[in-house]
Amino acid sequence: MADRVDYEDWQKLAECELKASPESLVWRTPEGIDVKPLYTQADLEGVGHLGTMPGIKPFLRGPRATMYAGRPWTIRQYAGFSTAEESNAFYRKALAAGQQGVSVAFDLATHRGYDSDHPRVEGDVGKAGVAIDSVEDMKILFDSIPLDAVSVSMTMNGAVIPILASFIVAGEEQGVPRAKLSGTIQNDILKEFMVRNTYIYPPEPSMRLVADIIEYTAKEMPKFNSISISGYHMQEAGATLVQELAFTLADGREYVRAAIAKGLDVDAFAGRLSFFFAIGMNFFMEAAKLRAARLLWSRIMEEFEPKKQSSLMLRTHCQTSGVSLQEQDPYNNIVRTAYEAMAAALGGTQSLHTNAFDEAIALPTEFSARIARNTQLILQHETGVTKVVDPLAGSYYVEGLTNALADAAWTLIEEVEAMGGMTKAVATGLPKRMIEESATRRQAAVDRGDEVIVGVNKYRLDEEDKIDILDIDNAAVQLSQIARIKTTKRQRDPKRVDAALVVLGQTAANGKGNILEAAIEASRARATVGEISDALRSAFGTHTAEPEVVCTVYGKAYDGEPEFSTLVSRLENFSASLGTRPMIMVAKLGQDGHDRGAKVIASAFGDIGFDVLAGPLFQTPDEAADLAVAAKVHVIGVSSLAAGHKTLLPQLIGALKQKGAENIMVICGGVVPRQDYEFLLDNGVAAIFGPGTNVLDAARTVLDLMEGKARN
Ligand code: 2CP
Repeated sequence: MADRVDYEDWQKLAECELKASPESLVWRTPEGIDVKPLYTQADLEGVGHLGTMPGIKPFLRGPRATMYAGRPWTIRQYAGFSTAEESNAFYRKALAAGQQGVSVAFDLATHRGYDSDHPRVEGDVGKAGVAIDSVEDMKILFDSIPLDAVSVSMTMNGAVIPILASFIVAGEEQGVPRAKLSGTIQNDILKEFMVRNTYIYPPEPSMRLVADIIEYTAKEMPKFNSISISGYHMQEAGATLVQELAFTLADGREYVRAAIAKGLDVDAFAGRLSFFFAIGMNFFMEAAKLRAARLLWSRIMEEFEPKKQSSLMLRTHCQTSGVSLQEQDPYNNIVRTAYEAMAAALGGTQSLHTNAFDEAIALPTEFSARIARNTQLILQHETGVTKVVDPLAGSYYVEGLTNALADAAWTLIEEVEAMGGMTKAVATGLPKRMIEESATRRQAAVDRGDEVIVGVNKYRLDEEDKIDILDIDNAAVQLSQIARIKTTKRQRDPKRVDAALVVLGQTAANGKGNILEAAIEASRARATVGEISDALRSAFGTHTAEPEVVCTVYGKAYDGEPEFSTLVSRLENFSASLGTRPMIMVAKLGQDGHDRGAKVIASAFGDIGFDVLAGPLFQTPDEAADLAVAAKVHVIGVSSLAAGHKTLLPQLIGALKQKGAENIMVICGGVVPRQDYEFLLDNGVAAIFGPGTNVLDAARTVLDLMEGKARN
């Protein structure tokens, strides 16, 4: 037997090695959790969850008794682009190559309930996902994919009703009754109001849509997961892991209440609620997060007194972190994704998407998609991680972290509860603000180099390799979609369509009946996604968010540092010569609602001393130009994350010219491939800031350009 050694003995030795107290090695994570250099049995004193078993409540060690030893997680890669034909071909190849489930990415026009022929969506059709206008597209999307054998996840929230309706009808027409359809619909609207922004209707009727879907699927589709309660987008938007955990579970609690308020028995639907988390680079913390999530969800669900054990069970999909991917030295992203995938597996996910290494730049190519898929196949077949259930159990560190995360998240969940639940908390804007503050703090930590990102703020290459990217001919996709909409409309019975849309509108307006059920009939009659969405718009109205900008968080991180103060005083001098502070409008164009980058830029530029106008989401180029002219801005900074830049930026510059405002400088940031820089610069964009740009560098460049312009 080994000699017993006390913690104090280690402490003395550590002090000797360090010439300082080991306390100095404590790492305070963004969550505010202090991670010590050593964990021992003493750290587990009083931890209540030790000794639980997988497959048995509270399910901390996993929802199934045998977990991956019995059946590994589902390899479910999120994909979709261009037309239904192209996406269908992509899915079929992926399934043949080892992928196990389908996960559909819809384009932003579809997300926001617009048909491809709508004037607001010119830059978005087929770009960041597949364009679906009616059940005709949906049938092509799943052609030769047996919907009774392959489970399908659909990431859809705004236009959730027409999309789920047309999926059900596509199944019917493929010969698969809805009771046999297996899969998941995201259907998580609360986080859309917080971070993802593909909402259409105001919060209250949106919550009714969620509840109607839960009701319908509980009765008619026993194999279908009615919702995917998602924290993923919160982490992507900058949330800490505690915020992601707490707000997601609090959202879940709200959905359960909404379904119960519809008169459903908790056991009738709880087993088909599912979750979705991001897995970032803090390896052990991410694995611990999934364990803590299961523990807390069962605690929340106990309140509703279910009779079935499965009603307490949290089952989740995970996706490796998009924001951890970098444009610089992009093959590093393969390594990042592999570590993240390992953390997801050790945390016990049920289904996983691994990002392709080029996703910080463009849509995945066939090559990058293959590596991403193989990352999981190698993990499942070669590493042995699937052989043992919850292999991190008993680790002093991981159990301690699981406990610390659960405690911190529970405190935040209780705060939300004290506000009256998540719908009310969302209405106050508090969770969104908290997430945006975390995002700004993190950006400052990266810009300052406090947080190292290899190839970005340390070990940067002198010259970057060129990589191939996938480019979608957006105009061609739109033309073919428009042609199919015309054919569909020619072939349908207009009376049947009108009648179905009237019933749908009435069901929505009078608060009775099930909206999904009414939409299925409209979809059968070949009403389009846009028409069904419009019927609901007429009944419910639409939601518009007021953009807010976080102040002082970025500047505070640079308190007293010359790099920052020099820039601030340069800007003050320039403002004096201009007679006013330079004003930048941070603009989002088209249906691209990913606004983390825009918000962080707005915060940082504001702290540096620019006047900042945060433009509303979903503007057309013409509307953005009007606003910029009216507000007399000097610069428009367009943040583009959904690949619409080659269409929308030239349109914006054209609109400014037309309004005699070509003196307004246009710059662009976001996911813009290097291959497109020349095109944008030739079209009048003054500067482009790709992913990984240091915000102070960007502000300095903008100031240089403005000073240069003022001199000429
Ligand atoms: C599982 N099973 C087992 C075992 N493990 N049976 C015996 N022994 C075991 N060890 C059974 C399950 O009970 C289930 O059957 C079946 O096998 C499938 O397992 P599952 O765990 O339910 O896996 P799944 O069908 O893949 O479902 C996983 C989820 C589901 C998480 C529950 O909701 C899902 O697939 N979500 C994916 C969401 C997604 O892809 N989202 C994309 C986000 P039964 O069903 O009969 O019980 S895109 C993100 C982008 C960024 C965006 O949103 O913008």
